[in-house]
Amino acid sequence: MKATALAHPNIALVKYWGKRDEALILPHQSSLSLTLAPMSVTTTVEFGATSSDHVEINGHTAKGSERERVLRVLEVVRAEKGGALGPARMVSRGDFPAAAGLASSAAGFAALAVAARAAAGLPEDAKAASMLARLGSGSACRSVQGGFCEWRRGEREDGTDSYAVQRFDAGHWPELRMVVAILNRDEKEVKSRDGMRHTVETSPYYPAWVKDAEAEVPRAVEVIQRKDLQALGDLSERNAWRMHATSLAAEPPLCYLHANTLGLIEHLREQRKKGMPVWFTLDAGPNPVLLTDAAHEVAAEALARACGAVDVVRCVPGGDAVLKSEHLF
Ligand code: 2P0
Repeated sequence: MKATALAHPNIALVKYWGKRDEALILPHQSSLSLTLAPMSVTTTVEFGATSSDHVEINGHTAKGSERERVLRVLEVVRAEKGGALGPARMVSRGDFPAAAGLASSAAGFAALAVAARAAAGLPEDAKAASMLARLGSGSACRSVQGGFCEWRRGEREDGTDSYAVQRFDAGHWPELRMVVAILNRDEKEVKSRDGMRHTVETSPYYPAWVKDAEAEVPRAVEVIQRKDLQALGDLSERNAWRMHATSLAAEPPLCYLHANTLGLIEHLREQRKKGMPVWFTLDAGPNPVLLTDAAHEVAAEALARACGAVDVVRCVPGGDAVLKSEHLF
């Protein structure tokens, strides 16, 4: 009744931005991401050993919506086993650098989904774990497997066809590098969950975003297949710009970019004109993630620091979420 899993975060190259179902976390469009090592979250789940549910994340007892999201995932597992598992104890720990700039929720819910299913005695099943992780946080469904994962939006109202599938494993393109440039450490003013809802509700550009992003996924798969860094870089940049454009068009506008974000992007473009293979993507925040290859990751870090990055995290393609024999309690 006890199991532990480790999962990595992911960075979207074709972003998820907007839900068609808030409760089931079903997206309006498909998305595609790369799982990132070395950062990870490890989670242990045990059913039936405590008198009430206990949720601990990075040394703190979880409360409010953070606790509710974890309990929701555990509840689905309990229901699948006919409700006979009893209360759960869950302990989770991330090894993210304090300012990694990447949300740990994707890795956290992926690790939780894999550990909870195993603790309940359910078989290892990437599709089922991906759907379970999705109920905690949408992007988490893409962290159950490594390499490049596509979250297919699905069509059904119950969400049973909305999960991530691995298109290429971590070994497909080992020279690829993602360099996270931390320009600003402050917590963002508008969380992704609220920002995407506001964009869906008020941006006149939103339907165009949905149509375009959906069409970009097969193109991304095709350029990843042939390991075309320039084509993937161009695609990642235009997808990031379009996500931010649809948010900027919301009422009131939603601007995640800071002055130094644009400064870095301008400098990156100059370096690219001089022949450096470097592109960027940008999530719902001011910190760009640079896309380059192993031969240029040191130069990409130097570029980020020259533009004011207070921290830089160099990442490589990461593997699948895995079960561990060592538990956190
Ligand atoms: C992504 N983001 O595809 C996009 C790009 C941020 C920008 O997924 O509400 O934490 O829990 O489903 O997954 C961040 O949103 O949101 C996100 P919920 P999530 O990675």
